[in-house]
Amino acid sequence: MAIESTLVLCKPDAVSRGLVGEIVARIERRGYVITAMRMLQLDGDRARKHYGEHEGKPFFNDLVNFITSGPLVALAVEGDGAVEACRQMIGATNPLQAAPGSVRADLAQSIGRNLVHASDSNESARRELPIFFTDADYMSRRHDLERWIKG
Ligand code: 3AN
Repeated sequence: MAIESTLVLCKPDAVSRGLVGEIVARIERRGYVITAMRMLQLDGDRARKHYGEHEGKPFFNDLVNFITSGPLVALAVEGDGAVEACRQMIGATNPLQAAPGSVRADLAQSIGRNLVHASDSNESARRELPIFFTDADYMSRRHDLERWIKG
């Protein structure tokens, strides 16, 4: 595996339900490092850009309305195989099909209110991270990462 960076969003339902700390804690406990983090409310343009691949689908408008409905917390997460690990930690899109122990299985019930987003590939991460962060937002955590990799 290679060191990767990925985008994780604690969506507005995670913020309003007070579950941001729980989600961040799971990522940190697994040994992945947070290299950028900010709370913001997305406007429609940025939301449509982020979810561009879903444009035209029946749930697209609901998705954009929901993701813009309140503040979210965006995280850049770095580590060995971070893309796959974060997908594993959040679980399948439908919480009822998500693996036990994942965020969605443990904490969510509905596909439209599934608490978290994580980039589904390195290509998606490279497209999505700049929607939320500029280069200046990233803090180097190379030291923490090396310590974690060495064990
Ligand atoms: P994931 O977030 O697991 O990568 P995507 O990228 O397929 O899932 O979908 C993005 C978001 O769109 C989901 N997190 C979910 O909130 C919403 N969504 C996906 N499929 C549906 C659906 N069939 N009905 C309602 N909302 C959906």
